[in-house]
Amino acid sequence: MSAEDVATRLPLVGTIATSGFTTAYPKVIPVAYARRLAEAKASGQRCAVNLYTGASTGEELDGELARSGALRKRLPFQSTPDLRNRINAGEIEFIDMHLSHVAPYIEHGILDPIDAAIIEAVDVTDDGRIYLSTSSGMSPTFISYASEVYIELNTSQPVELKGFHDIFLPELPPHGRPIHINHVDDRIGVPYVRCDPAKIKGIVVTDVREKTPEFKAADDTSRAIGEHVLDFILHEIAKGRLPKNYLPFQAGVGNVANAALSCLAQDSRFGRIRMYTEVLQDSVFDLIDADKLDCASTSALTFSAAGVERFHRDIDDLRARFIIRPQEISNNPEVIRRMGIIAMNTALEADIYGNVNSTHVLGTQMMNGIGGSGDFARNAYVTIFMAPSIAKKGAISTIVPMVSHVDHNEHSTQILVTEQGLADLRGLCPRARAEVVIRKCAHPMYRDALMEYHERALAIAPGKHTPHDLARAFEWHLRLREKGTMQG
Ligand code: 0RQ
Repeated sequence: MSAEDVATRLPLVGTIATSGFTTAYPKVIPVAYARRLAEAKASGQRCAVNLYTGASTGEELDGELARSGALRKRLPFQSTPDLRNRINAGEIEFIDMHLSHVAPYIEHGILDPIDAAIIEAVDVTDDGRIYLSTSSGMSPTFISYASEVYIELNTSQPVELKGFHDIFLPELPPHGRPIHINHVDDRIGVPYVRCDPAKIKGIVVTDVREKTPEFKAADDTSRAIGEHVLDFILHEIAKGRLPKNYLPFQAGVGNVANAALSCLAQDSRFGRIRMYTEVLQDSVFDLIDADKLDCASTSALTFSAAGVERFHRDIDDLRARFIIRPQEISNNPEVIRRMGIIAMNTALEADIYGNVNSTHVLGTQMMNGIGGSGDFARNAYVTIFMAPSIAKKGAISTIVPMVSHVDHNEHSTQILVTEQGLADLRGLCPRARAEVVIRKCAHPMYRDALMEYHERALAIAPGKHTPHDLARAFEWHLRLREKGTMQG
C-alpha cells in the first residue's frame, strides 16, 4: 500500500499507537496521516487523535501530528520542539508516565483502546512474524491490543537486525510469574513479534532514513561527573558493598549520561561491565573500544550518524552483545530490583534534601518527561542522579532550596553528583543531607546562599526535621523567571 492509502483508513477521531522508542518510529504513514488530518480539520470535520508510543519519536511523527492541530492526547514521553511547545501552551494533553506503567494501563483498559498500530519493521512473514528494527519499546503490546496493524517496512534499516530482539511479555496479574532473566544476556523469548496475519491490514515499503541525534562531546564538567561516579563505585567495591565485577549499569538519555559513561569507559581504573538499560547511546562504543563491555540489554539503540555507521559496519559482531527487549522487560521493577542495577540518570534540578526534578523547567514547562528514569531510580541497587551544578552559564543553579516539581523524591535519591563533587545521602537524616548536598554538589557561586537558606530555615521552621522557609523556598525560581538569573 502507499502511505496515503493507509492514512485514509486511520481514524479522524481515535487512538493510534506506534513503534518508536527514541528510534524506529514510522516515518511515512504519519506524514500522510497528518496531512489528511489537517485537510479534514480545514474542511470543518472534527479530528481528535490520541498517540501512544514507547518513548520519544521524531519530527515525521510527533512533529507532523502536533502541527496538524489534530493531536488531542500524547503519552508517555516526547522530545520534539513543536509538540513540546503545544503541550506547554495547553493545546495538547500530555500524560507523563513511568514507561513500565504503559503496558498495564493498556492491558487493564485504563487508556482508550487502540484503533490502529503502525509499526516499523525490517521484515514480516506470511504467517505474521514481525521483525522490529532498532527499538522494541511498546510494539509487542500495541500489536497485540490494536484492532488493526500497519507495517512500515523500512529498507534503510538493516535486515540483519533480525536476531537482536528478545520478545517476551509478562502475564497479567493474578497470573504473573517471575521473569526468568537472571543475567543481562539471558534470552527468554523469540526474535520476532507474533501477530494474527488477518490483523495486518497493510504494508508500506519505504527507505526513508531516520534523523540521528548529535551528542555534545564530553567536556571538563562531564569528565568530573564521570570521575566522581567512578571514585564512588571503586569505594563501594573496596567496602564490599559492590562486587568486583560491578553490577549491571543503566544510563539515562541525553548529553550528560552519554558523556559521563564515555568518561568512565576511558578511565583506566574502570573494568568490564554489563549494561541493563533502556537506551544505548554512542558511549556504548567507547566501552567496546576500551574492551569494557561484556553485553548490553536495552529497549532501543539511539546512535548519532557516526554511531549508526559504526553499528551497521559491526552489526554481525554486535548481535552477540546487544539484546533489544520490550520496555515491559527492560524497565521491569522486579527484574531491576532483583538483578541489582547501578542507575545513572540526569536531573534538571535537585534540592538540598535530594528531591529531583527531571522534567519541568521552572515548575511548569515540560521538557521531555520522566521516561524510564523512575522505573530504574526507584528499584535500583544504587540510584545516582547527575547534573552539572549550573546551567545557562551560571544563571541557573541546579541545586536549589526546594525543587519546583518532583519526579524522584528524597526516598529514592541515594547519590547526587555534580562536577563539584558527590553527595552520598544514604542513611542520612534530611538536615544532614542538606549539609552534604550544599557542601559537595553546589557551585561556589551559589553555595553560601544555599547554606544561608538552610540555616535560616532551621532557625525559623516550626518543624526541624525537614526545615524550610516556605516564604522563600521558590525565591530563586521567581528571580529566574523575572530577571533571567537565580543570582541575587
Ligand atoms: O539546554 O542546551 O538549551 O542549554 O536543559 O541539558 O545538560 O544538555 O542535559 O541532554 O543530559 O538532558 C534532564 C533533560 C537532561 C534529560 C534531561 C537545560 C540545559 C540544556 C539539556 P540548552 P543538558 P541532557 C531513560 C531516562 C528525563 C528522562 C530520563 C531528560 C538542556 O536527561 O529528559 O531520565 N531526563 N530518562 O541548559 C532550566 C534547569 C536546567 C535547564 C539544564 N535547572 N532549568 N534548564 N537545563 N538544567 C530514557 C528514556 O526515558 C527514553
